[in-house]
Amino acid sequence: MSGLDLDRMIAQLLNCEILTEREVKLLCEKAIEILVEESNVQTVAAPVTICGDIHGQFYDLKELFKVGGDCPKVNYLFMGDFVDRGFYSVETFLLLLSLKVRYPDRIYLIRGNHESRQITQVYGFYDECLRKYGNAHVWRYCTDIFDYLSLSALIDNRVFCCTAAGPRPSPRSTRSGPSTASKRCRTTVRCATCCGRTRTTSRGGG
Ligand SMILES: [Mn+2]
Repeated sequence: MSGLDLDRMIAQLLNCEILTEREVKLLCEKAIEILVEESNVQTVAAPVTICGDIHGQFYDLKELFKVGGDCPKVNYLFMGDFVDRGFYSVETFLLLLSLKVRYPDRIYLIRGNHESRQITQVYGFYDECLRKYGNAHVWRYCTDIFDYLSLSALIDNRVFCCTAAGPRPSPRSTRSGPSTASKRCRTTVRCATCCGRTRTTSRGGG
């Protein structure tokens, strides 16, 4: 797969070791090929385990896989806010993205309000990328990926899922009218991590 050793990359990330800048670039290029084919309302089949904000808390993500089962044995839908606040946004997002590229039909990633160039410059992801790579290239690759993430999911044509605080319209799109995201998600509630919880919900059966 274009020189990408995804299994080795996933194993490395599971050890909380970052990828090289070049590996991140190649991974993101491959991810775009997959994500561009997905819909803003992505169709997902049950059973699937739905997870809330990880926010760079890598070891919570590992615990989540330990409790819920590993991907691809278990299907996952992650409801955004992968980055910011925690110390391991790089490892968290790259692990989830590697799993997405390796098992595209087993894991779905939806965009949260922290998957944004503006928010990540305030809440930690940008600074973390500078600290770990010495430049902003990886931040740029990842924030470019954010633009390709689905905004919502529809499970078995019955359960509609979107983040309560979806990506905000940028100043530019505000001038030209509300974005599609703000039309879909008008309500604004505090994210799970603000309350110190990570939501994990299992949905079984057909
Ligand atoms: Mn959040």
